[in-house]
Amino acid sequence: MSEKTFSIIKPDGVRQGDAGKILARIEKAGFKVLGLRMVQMTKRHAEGFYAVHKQRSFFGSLTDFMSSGPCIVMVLEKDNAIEDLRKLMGATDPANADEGTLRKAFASSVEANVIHGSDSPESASLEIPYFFTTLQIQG
Ligand code: FUP
Repeated sequence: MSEKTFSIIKPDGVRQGDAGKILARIEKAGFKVLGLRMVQMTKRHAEGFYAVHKQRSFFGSLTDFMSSGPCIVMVLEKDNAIEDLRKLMGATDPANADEGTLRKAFASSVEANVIHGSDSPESASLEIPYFFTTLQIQG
């Protein structure tokens, strides 16, 4: 069944000049882009986005990193989009990511791991409206 997910090409991906390559891989994997824009999050915006990790030791560093430069935020659609994007991304730590995944190809550390993808329908339904209004999503 067709499903929507939310994704971010993180500041490292944009800084490295890999955003186009990452997007090409996403499109080649069959995802339809329903919404896309570049945004630089404030520290507070990043803290809101990662609020579930507020108690974790890496929260301060992660939110500094996520607000350190522009990101590309996207709404993507395909059958089984949430699980399929997570597979394409690979493990959170690129050292553990399988060959053929985006994190294996482009990420440099567990923090600078180039891409975010919603981990459940509940997360997608919170994350999409955090960045996109209904009018900014095609279809
Ligand atoms: P993922 O869903 O794969 O993005 O991973 P998590 O939701 O577990 O973690 C969210 C983000 O926190 C990761 F993308 C990177 C960051 N993180 C760290 O910086 N250090 C850690 O030890 C774990 C996660």
